[in-house]
Amino acid sequence: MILVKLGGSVITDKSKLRTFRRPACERLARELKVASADLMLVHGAGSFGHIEAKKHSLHKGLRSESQLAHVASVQRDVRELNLKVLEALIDGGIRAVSIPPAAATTFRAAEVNTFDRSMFQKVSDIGLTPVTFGDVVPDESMGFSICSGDLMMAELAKAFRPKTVVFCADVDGVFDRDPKRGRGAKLLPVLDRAGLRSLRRTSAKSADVTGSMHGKLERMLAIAEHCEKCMIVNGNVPGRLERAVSGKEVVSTVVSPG
Ligand code: IP8
Repeated sequence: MILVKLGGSVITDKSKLRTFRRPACERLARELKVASADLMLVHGAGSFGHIEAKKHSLHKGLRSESQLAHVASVQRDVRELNLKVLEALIDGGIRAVSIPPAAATTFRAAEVNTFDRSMFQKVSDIGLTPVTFGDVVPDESMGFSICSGDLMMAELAKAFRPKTVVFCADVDGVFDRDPKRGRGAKLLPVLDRAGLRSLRRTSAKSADVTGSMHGKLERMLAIAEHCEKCMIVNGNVPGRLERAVSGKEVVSTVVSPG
C-alpha cells in the first residue's frame, strides 16, 4: 500500500482564502492513477482551514462561545475542499471515498486518543481509495481541536504499515537552509534525526495552525519507522508524484529514522 498526503500548499493557494488549485489537483490525480499498489490518501486544509482557524484561535481549543460559529464554518470549508479534491480524484480515475477524521478517531489535547482502522480497511478491501483530511474535530479535553492531516498520516502509517509514504509539498524536499529566503540552499537527499537536529529552525510565513516545519519533520521521522520509505516530493513539478508512487528514482528527500 502507498500512503500519500496532498499538501494544502499544493492543492490550494495558501495565501488566498478558500482558493482551490484545480489544475494542480487534477494533474496529481492523474499521476496517482499510475501507482503500483493500493492507495490511501490524506489532504491538507490549505487556505480552506488555516487562515480562519488561526484568526479565531481554533487550535487553542474552546475558549469562548463566539468561536463555535467559526468551528462550524471552518468545518464546512474543509468539507468543501474535500469535495473538490474528491471530484478531481474521481475525474482522474481514482475511486475515492471520503472518511472524515472524526469518523474513525477520537482526540484529546490535540493528539489522537483512539483510532479505529476498520473503516479504512473495509473501504480499501472492496477496491476503493479512502481519503481523509485535516479538519476541526471534537476534543475530549479542549472541546475541539485541529486535526492535521499529518496526524492522520501517522495513524494510517502505524495501522497499515505502507510500503511507501509520500508527502507531496510545494518544495523539492528538505534543504540545508530555507530555499524561499535566498539562493544557495542545497537539497538533502536523505534526512535523519541527526540531520534534523542540525537544521536551523525557521518559521513559515503564511498562516499555519498545525505547527512548524521542524515539528512536521519530527512527525515524518516517526512515520518513517512504520514504512520502507518515507519521502517528500514537490507536487508542483509535473511527474514527481508519479515517479514516487511508481517506485522510480525522483528528486526528493527521503526521511529516514537513521
Ligand atoms: O493542513 C489542518 O490540516 P493540515 C486542518 O493537514 C485545519 O495541517 C482545519 C486547519
